[in-house]
Amino acid sequence: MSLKKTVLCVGCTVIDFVTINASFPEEDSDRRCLDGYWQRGGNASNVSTVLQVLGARVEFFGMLSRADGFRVLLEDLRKRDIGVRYCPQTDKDPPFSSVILAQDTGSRTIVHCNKNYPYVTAEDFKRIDLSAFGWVHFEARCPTETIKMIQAVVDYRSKCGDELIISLDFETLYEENLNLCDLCDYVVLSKDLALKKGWKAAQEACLGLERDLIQHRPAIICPWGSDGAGCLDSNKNYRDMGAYKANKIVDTLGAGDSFMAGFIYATLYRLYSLSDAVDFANQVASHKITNFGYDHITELK
Ligand SMILES: *[C@@H]1O[C@H](CO)[C@@H](O)[C@H](O)[C@H]1NC(C)=O
Ligand SMILES: *[C@@H]1O[C@H](CO)[C@@H](O)[C@H](O)[C@H]1NC(C)=O
Ligand SMILES: CC(=O)N[C@H]1CO[C@H](CO)[C@@H](O)[C@@H]1O
Repeated sequence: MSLKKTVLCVGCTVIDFVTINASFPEEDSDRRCLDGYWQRGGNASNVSTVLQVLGARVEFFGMLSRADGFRVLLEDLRKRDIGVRYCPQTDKDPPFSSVILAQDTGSRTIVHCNKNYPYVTAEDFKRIDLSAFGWVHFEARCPTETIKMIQAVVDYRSKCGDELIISLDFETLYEENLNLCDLCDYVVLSKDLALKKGWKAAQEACLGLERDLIQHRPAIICPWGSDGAGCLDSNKNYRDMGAYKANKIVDTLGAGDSFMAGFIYATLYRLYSLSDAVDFANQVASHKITNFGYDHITELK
């Protein structure tokens, strides 16, 4: 029973170089920053971290690099007890992101450098023993491979009758990734992507995505920044869940990933209903931004 609570997070892990500054630098200038650090990033990688901080058991599945620079990431995963035993490896240099945080405006400017780093394939995914897991979480990317991975989970589930929940983090490329949603139990649609579709509120976004689906299976969740989040269950009941007000805003990087992890944790470990799990996710996201990194989220346990 307890074994089945392990979460498998499928996606990317990258290096983030973060510099913190009072204001955004002028182009073509040469300046010093107030502070800076580098750390493990990537959406699924961050979701793994927050899940682990909340007390969940987690396994990460993504492409690892044999490059020297990647060792700190491996070390961090190991230290945090996030399993990587099914991950394939490449000799290619890992992807990285350069992040500039400007303190006066609170803006976060991110440049991703990916250099055609390979993504995990459905072939790699076949090596995973799914019987160890209670939940599989995917990033919506590389749809031709990801749909095969999700289908493999669906097939496993119907063959073995195991309870195995599937969630999707849907943040980019709406048309390309849309058909991944039909196979999932939970889809978290980002506000950014909803806005790109012209949807102006969480409810409009949930209903809009639901209308575009063919089988109408998943529950749809849409976080809407300081307004909290909306959720639409599979019987098409919609609810708005208000935000928690953060007592201070220190670092908003990874707030979306914290929301995602909070939702998974509340559903799998606390057996909360959809709206209660979304409420808990709001709480985790608003607590996340009161400090740097994720370790302070343990205070919510
Ligand atoms: C960072 O902030 C410091 C202190 O306000 C300022 O002197 C410096 O020019 C800033 N650097 C950048 C890169 O914006
Ligand atoms: C992942 O978390 C790190 C650490 O907080 C953060 O710098 C980064 O921006 C996050 N990445 C994503 C994609 O959310
Ligand atoms: C692939 C993907 O979903 N990437 C997202 C990771 O998280 C950042 C910040 O929330 C998004 O901007 C990306 O689109």
